[in-house]
Amino acid sequence: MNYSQDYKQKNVIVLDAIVVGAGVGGMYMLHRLREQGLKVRVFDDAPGVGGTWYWNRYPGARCDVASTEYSYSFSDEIQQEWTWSEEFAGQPEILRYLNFVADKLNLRSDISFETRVLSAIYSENAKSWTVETSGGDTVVAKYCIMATGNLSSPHFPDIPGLRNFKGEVYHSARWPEGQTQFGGKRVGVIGTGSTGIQLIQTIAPSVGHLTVFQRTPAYAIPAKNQAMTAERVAEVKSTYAEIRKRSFEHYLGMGYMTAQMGLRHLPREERDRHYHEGWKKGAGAFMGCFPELWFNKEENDLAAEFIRQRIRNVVVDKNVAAALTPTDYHVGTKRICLEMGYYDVFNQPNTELVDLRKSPIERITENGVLAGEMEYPLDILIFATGFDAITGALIRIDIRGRGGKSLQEAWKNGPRTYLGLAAPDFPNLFIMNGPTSPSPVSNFFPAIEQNVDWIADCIAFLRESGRQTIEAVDAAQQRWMDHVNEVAGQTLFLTANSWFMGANIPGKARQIMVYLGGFPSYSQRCADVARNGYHGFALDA
Ligand code: NA7
Repeated sequence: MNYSQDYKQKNVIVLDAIVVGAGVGGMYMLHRLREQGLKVRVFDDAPGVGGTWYWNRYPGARCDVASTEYSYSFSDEIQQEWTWSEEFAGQPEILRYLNFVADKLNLRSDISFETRVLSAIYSENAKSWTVETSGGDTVVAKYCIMATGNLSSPHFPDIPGLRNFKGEVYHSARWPEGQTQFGGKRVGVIGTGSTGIQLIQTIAPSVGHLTVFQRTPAYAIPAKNQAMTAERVAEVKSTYAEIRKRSFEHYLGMGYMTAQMGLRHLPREERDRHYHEGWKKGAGAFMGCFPELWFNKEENDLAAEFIRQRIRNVVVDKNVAAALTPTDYHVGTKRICLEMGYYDVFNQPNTELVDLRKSPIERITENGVLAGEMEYPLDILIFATGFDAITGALIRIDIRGRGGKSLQEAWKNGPRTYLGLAAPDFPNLFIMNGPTSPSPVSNFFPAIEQNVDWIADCIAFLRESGRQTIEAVDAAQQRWMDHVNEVAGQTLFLTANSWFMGANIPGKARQIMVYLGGFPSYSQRCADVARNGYHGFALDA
């Protein structure tokens, strides 16, 4: 049917593809689809590109993956023209980089900013998706790609009394532009994940008094961030081909990590030496022993105890050190945090740690936070409380597939997908790095590029072969979910209250939402599926 003719009369915009989200994934998706000659529009709530990196502009925001690999590999021109200034780039530099890429590829002309996608409804007759936006647009397209991000829907816990607080309130993932004045002020931070740690270590020197409200202590290891020297930049630029190859072949997509598998077969002294040397060199070297630690409790216990001892070595007050020391979950089963002076902050006289396990927050008052019958007076209260991760941004959109079936309803007992990319009853809906992809435990850039390339190639195949739709088949989804669960069952992940498990959001179904079998084996599986005529998908002529 010629639906574009029909829609013209109703003032509807007709395209080939809609992309939701102008972050790292949406930007590259737009580029790939435009290269194929498709009419594409990207929608994003933010005023600029960057997704999570647009919004997460809190003081000290920094990537926990090395810049030379946390970047696009698809264009040699881009990687040669761009120069990273630090091994682990800060948010302003990453956002500048993403804007540089947007300029270079002239992406903005096909992006509608400050425009939220409210709904995406599938028409079985037209075999197309209709999207309604906050800007009042109705857009119809054959393909709808959700590049909504894994860490893009902020979690703002429902603590009674927040409205009464007379001071300033911030959430790390919705930080306003410009400088926040902390000088001499009493600042409270709720949350001690990666974000809380970065924020705390950054603002501690300038605040008057800092109160850290901690529910679960983190395992934080030294980032050992460094400036990139001219020699290092030259070395990186001349070896990018190898760097990228290594990262695509690495279990976590992070080729810079020193491989140190098989630790458990080494004598105890050698394992200790590995941990000591890794600690001195920083994240890349220390974390080389993952994922072995995920799968082996004995090795995990050893690494965890090593980190605990380092915390005790730094933090002078024994009670504070004990409160900061994680004891009830395995290292790496919540995403490991990188620190740059975090534990030293607790030796500063102006810093106070409130252990919420002993003194839970009762409510927020006009003046501050009431926890364990003590009121902590504050001028500024910061929520570093994370995200409704992986599914949050998708579920906020009213997505309805075949027969009006809602994605929200389909996932009410936990998300189910085929390869993290698609779900039955939602034809031509592609979910980028969706639930059960390996992305959240991996380097997002290669994971995103792999997904974008797979989706772009799939759309090219559909068009070339005259297929109207592609749709995941129930049985294939079930097999994939069984595999995801089987692999997770061999690890220690299921025991932790992590965002990988949906456990950080009250009421969210508890389920592993990430594939732990490694990025290369996942990529291989996706490639095999495509090579075998999109095995596990139904193709409609
Ligand atoms: P995380 O890792 O989810 O950390 C959120 C922190 O906030 C964590 O310490 C939580 O404690 C704490 N939290 C959440 N809700 C509450 C309430 N209601 N009361 C007290 N404390 C609370 O998010 P981040 O933003 O730090 O990092 C997300 C990812 O970004 C990270 O994994 C990296 O990949 C980059 P909990 O542990 O749940 O007890």
